[in-house]
Amino acid sequence: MTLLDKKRFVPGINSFGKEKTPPGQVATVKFPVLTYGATPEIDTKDWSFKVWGEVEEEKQWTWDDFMKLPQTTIRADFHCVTHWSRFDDYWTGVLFKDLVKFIRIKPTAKFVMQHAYGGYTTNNAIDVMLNEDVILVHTFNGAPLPRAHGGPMRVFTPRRYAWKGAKWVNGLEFMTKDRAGFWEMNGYDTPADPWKEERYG
Ligand SMILES: Nc1nc2c(c(=O)[nH]1)N[C@H]1C(S)=C(S)[C@@H](COP(=O)(O)O)O[C@H]1N2
Ligand SMILES: [Mo]
Repeated sequence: MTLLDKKRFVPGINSFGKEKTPPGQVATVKFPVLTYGATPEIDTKDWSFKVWGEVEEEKQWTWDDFMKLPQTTIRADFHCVTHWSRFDDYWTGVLFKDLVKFIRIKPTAKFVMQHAYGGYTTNNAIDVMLNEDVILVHTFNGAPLPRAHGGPMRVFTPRRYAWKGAKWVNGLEFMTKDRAGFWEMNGYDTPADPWKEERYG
């Protein structure tokens, strides 16, 4: 990853053909931190990542193992439900669609719960997770993801409001039936599509 695009507010259409700015959103160059509760401090040597639930076998990765998975950099926009959006940042890590090639998911798996250090959870349909740009991120604009923003590893779902990606992620639970995550239990929407303004459920 080289060129960092200093020109933000790029007008027009995003990478999946939608108007870049969803309704009710305002562009910012700031990157506010939105965390409920304390910020966990996880060293990469202690970090581990698990998958369980509707899988043929549970699996666990260390940091070093995870870094050996296929790595991708995407350029994408970040939309917070509190009405701000950041445009054209570079996010590097492992795409969910690549990660699942290393997991034997049962056909009964229809939903995915993200789990994080500190206890945060958020739920998505597996089809949403399989969007080509859903990514487990460790590097932001070419530098290690800051701890306040979820370092060493977070999930980013560019086609959904930002609460749909767990900071400090440490596992994915594959589920037959949907279950509400942290904000979803507290009145936030489940699909959470910013272009449909699905803010509160
Ligand atoms: N573990 C964890 N992940 C989280 C949250 C949180 O409180 N804890 N907040 C969510 C919300 S509501 C938003 S808007 C984004 C904010 O990401 P940022 O702090 O990097 O802007 O992270 C999401 N992921
Ligand atoms: Mo949020």
